[in-house]
Amino acid sequence: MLIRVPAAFEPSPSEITPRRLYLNRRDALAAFGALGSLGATSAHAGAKLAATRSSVAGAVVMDKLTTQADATSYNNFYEFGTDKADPARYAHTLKPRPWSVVVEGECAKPGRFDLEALLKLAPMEERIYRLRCVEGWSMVIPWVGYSLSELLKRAEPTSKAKYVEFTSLADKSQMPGVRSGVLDWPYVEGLRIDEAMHPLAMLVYGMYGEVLPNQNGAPLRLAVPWKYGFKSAKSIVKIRFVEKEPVSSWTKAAQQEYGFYSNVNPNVSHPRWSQATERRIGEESGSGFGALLARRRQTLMFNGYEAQVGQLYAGMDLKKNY
Ligand SMILES: Nc1nc2c(c(=O)[nH]1)N[C@H]1C(S)=C(S)[C@@H](COP(=O)(O)O)O[C@H]1N2
Ligand SMILES: [Mo]
Repeated sequence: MLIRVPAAFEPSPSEITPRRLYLNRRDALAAFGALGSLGATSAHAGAKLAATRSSVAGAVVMDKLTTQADATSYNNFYEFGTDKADPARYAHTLKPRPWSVVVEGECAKPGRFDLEALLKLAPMEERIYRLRCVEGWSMVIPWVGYSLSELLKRAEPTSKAKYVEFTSLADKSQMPGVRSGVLDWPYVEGLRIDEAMHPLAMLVYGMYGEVLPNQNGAPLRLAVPWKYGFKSAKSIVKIRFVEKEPVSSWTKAAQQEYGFYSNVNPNVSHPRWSQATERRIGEESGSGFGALLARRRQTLMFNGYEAQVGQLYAGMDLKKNY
C-alpha cells in the first residue's frame, strides 16, 4: 500500500541543538559504538545501547535535558501502581528478556519478532524528544531507537489497515498493579496508520545511551512526541493492524477526558483543567520564594512538532477530534 510520508522536515532554528553540543553528544555516542553494541545482547538494565545521532530532522530539540534521575524515578506505568514513585520501586519484577512482539491483523506478513531481531532491524538513533503528560508536566528525554515505520513496513500492511493497535504486557506475576481495577488491562493504545508511519513516531529501546529501565517500559515502548504521554505505550507485546479505530484503555476509562487523537494542544482544555501551560520536571526545584517563582512553560501546539506533523490533521476539527 502507498503511505504518504512527508519527504523532508525543516526544523525551526530554535529547535536545533547548537552544533557544538550536538557534535559533543555525537562523539560521546560514537564512543559507545567503539565499545561494541553491548546493549544489543546484554540482559541487564543500565547496559550501554549504541546509537548514532538522529537523521530525522526536527527530532532534535535544544531544551535542556531532564536529568536521568528524574526521568527514571517520576513515572506513569500503572501496571506497577499509580504513584509516580511506584514504577521505580516495583518494576524490578518485570522480566524484559526473553521478549517477543506479535505483529498481526491486516497485513501480508504477520509474525512474531524476537527482541534480538528487533534490536538489529534498523540502525539505532538517539533522538531528543519532549514528552508532555496530559497531567500537565513535561520532560525532555534522549531516546534510543528507530522509527516505528521500520517495523510496520516489514509486515506489509494491507489497504484495510487504517489504524494500528498496541498492546502492553499484562502479567499479574510481574506487574502488581494489574491486580487492581484502575484500568481495563491489558493497556491498549492506538494510532491512525499515517501517524504510526510518520518518521517521528519512534520505537524505543533505550534512553540516555542505555537500555530502557523497566520503569520506562522495557524492553520496548513507543515515543510519539506530538501526543500526550499516555499514547506512548510501554512494554509492548502486540501490534495489530485494524480497520476500525481502536478503543484505548484511557478512552474506555473516561471517554470525555481522553480522546483517540490526544494531540498536545494548548487550545483544547481537558474537562478538568487547562492544557495551556506545563511544568517542566526539574525546573520547579527550590524552596520558599524560589519555588513560588517556578515558572510554567507555554505548551506548544503539537508539543512543538507542528511543522512536522500538522499536515496529518489538515481540515480536521481538533476540538471535536481531541
Ligand atoms: N503500558 C503503559 N504504558 C504507559 C503508561 C502506563 O501506565 N502503562 N503510562 C503512560 C503515560 S500517562 C505517560 S506520561 C508515559 C510516561 O513515560 P515515562 O515514565 O517513560 O516518562 O508512559 C505512558 N505509557
Ligand atoms: Mo501521562
